[in-house]
Amino acid sequence: MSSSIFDERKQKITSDFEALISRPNEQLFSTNGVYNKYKYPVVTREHVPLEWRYDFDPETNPFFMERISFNAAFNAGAIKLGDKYIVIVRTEGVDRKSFFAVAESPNGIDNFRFWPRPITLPQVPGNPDTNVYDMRVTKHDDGYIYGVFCTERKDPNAAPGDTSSAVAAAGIVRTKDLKTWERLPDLVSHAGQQRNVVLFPHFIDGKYAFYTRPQDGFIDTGSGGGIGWGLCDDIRRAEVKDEYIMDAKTYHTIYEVKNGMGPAPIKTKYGWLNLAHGVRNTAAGLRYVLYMFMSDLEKPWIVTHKPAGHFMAPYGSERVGDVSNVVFSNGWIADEDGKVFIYYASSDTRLHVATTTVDQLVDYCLNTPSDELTSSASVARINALVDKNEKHA
Ligand code: M1P
Repeated sequence: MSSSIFDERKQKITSDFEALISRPNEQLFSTNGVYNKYKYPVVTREHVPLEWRYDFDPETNPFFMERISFNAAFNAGAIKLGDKYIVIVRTEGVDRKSFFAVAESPNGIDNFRFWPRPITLPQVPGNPDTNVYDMRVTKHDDGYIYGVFCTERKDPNAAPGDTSSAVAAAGIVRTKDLKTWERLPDLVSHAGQQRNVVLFPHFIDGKYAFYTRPQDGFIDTGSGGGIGWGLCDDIRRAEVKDEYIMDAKTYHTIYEVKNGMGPAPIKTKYGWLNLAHGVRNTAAGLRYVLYMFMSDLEKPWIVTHKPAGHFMAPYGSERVGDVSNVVFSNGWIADEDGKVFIYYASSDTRLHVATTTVDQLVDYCLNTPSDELTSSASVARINALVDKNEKHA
């Protein structure tokens, strides 16, 4: 009896899994003309390999039950290696622990399949991570591929009975093949906790450069916040002594409460393309959206162009999930032909792709009006466009 349950369930689950992995994605029409979204998410908790979830021994698992279950697969770093589009996915078990797992696709938009095992992350001696997430991947001038991620640990100064207070810091690993990882000491900074830290791909005056996001508390940025920029002499003992806030949180914008850098920036002849997330508060809770800005080619910490408002927001089914009303991105891939794959997650639940080109993103950054911070300025901006269009009527 139980053996037939085992066989039937195993067969159905295996064939459903293969159908999901090999399902072609479908590009959706773009009304904004800036990027195209796709019909299906590219990685979900259903993409987690069956070997991580089920015991395949009928003796010990006669009902072919899941033994280890997964809650979400979302915020992913991204890189192209050879002809493979690779995402390093924040994979979260039902035990709430996130870890990193590599999935690859032949075309960047579908057929993402996880590698056989998750990444075994080396630990900082004497200071193990409780939870890790949101790896940003940077191919650096020094020849290594770096992963910078948030490492979360219980606050050692939490009051007795406080089982929630935590401390966020930037963990650093490096690799050459995404298989063997070397753990380096966590980034030392002097402006509070850190999340959303990203390594810049080039040396600046012979130093490593980080985008940072100083914050007073684990959730609240408090008097900190904004996207920071800091230099460090030695990545093997990374320390940022001074952080310059290059993009501050600002009243009545989509990054009023906090913001943070997304993936490492993309270089263009006009400047660096930067993708970031902004957070504002609403009666229904926090709303996370993506925005873009361009920074100076020689001085990447100087913002030169910044379109008003969000570049991407959670719409439709993207609005609902474990943490609703969130889009978040920490990975994109720019192909040599100028095509760009933006990997974004919705509502801390699943990973999507949007495709565009460097030319479109440059056009968006250079030609979208900036936020002049008042309603009347917004109306003036619309009237200027209508005036222009009347000449072409
Ligand atoms: O839940 C939304 C996001 O919250 C955090 O981002 P931030 O530090 O900017 O608030 C991160 O935990 C991120 O993983 C998460 O998607």
